[in-house]
Amino acid sequence: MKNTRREFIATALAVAGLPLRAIGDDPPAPYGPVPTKRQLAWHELEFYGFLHFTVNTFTNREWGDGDESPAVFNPTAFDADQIVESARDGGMKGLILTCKHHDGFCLWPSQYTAHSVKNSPFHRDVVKEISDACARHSVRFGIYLSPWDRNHPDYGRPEYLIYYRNQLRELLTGYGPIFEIFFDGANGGDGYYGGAYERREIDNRTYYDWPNTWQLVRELQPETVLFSDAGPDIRWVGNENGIAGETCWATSNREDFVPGRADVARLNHGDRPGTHWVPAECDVSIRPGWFYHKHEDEQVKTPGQLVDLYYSSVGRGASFLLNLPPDRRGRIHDNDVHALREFRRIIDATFATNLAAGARVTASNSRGNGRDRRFVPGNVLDGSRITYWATDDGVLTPSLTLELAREVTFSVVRLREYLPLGQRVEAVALDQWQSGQWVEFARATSVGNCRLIRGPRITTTRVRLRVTQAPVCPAIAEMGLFAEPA
Ligand code: FUL
Repeated sequence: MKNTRREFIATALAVAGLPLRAIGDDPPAPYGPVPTKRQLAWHELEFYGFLHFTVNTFTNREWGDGDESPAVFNPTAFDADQIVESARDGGMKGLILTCKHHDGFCLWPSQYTAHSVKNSPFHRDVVKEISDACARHSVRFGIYLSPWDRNHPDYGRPEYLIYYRNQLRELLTGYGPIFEIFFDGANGGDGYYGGAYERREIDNRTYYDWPNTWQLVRELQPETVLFSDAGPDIRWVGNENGIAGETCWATSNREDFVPGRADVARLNHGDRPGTHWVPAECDVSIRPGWFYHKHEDEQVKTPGQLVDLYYSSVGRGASFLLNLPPDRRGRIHDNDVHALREFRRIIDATFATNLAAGARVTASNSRGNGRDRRFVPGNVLDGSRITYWATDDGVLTPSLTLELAREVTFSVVRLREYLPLGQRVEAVALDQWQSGQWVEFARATSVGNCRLIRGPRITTTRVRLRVTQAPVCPAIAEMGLFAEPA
């Protein structure tokens, strides 16, 4: 009875993102920076979408100049449900809408500018329609509000920050819960042209006064995660190809970074051990451009390419932010819908069955000699992210063996660390049992939220995980075996 209660409390604390030490037991001490509660919730999303939609959709451009007439924005068959259902059917857990891109045109009737949908022939509030459709279909809603604004006359002056924050306030108070805000670092370099083609220079390091903008969001919506080159919650991965570093730490020396001044190599890999938990987000478009262009209809990424991107983002501990640009009708084009749906079918077929289920799990060491059920090897099978296997302090290179219930054929191994205790493992190796002995078949580095090790099909009765490098004892939440459809 007592034990059950302890486990219940431990689970509740873990869900709340609190260290289990609070109940006076002996879990491993956290190592390095650890995620906040809002970051832990974000880690579970893994895959979500971007919607790039503005005047550019109608002018056939990627970056508007800011002097476009609102009259050009006129979708002929706008359908928020079709957009959101396409995303949801593709497995996206959230959608981030470009409420305002660099051209300054607002997809909602902001009271602070005339440059919006309210002066377009369309008139409707796109932000409202998309956020309502997200709520209807249980998809989280997020926003992109470009700091760089080529339309606003005050851009480059301190007054612009008041405008920018007023707009943020409108979006954060009028459209329900916002799961993420994407703060884009782009501003065309240190010198650039506004809508009237006059030169307006800013210094990225000082102009935006980001800490106070972030603080505004914290006050209005404390659960929102904030993305930029410098976090504070989520960092850019350093490219727009959807590819995290083969080694990708969830940690970074955040204070070294400023939004808009990206050290792309460091962003791609993170910093170890790092001063803060700032995991990477991999943004990439399903088409060559971020906005819809008819001439790219035949250049939609194939399902196979999307699957590869899943492995190079989610499979390296980052998240996968895939852009689906609505077309001039205001709908997701059939080609994009089909590619996304087939991608989803492959991912679902792969991960629906964990072939390790029912295995007998043993370890070279388990914390407290296996007396504490919270740390036993078998915990890696439940995939819950709230129980885990840990070893005694000082046991840095243990192994874990799965004796499978029967011979299985797999091609993907999924590992997860128990994130509330920080990113602990630095390298692992995997062995299969072959002709009466262990044979190594893969090596990997960072694990974090998720490491997918994808290789040729292996048929065996036993698989062994070896932690080969770690500064502290590991805390592994999951080890799963899966097979990609043939
Ligand atoms: C970049 C922007 O300049 C692109 O237009 C796009 O919005 C991409 C997601 O971020 O910095």
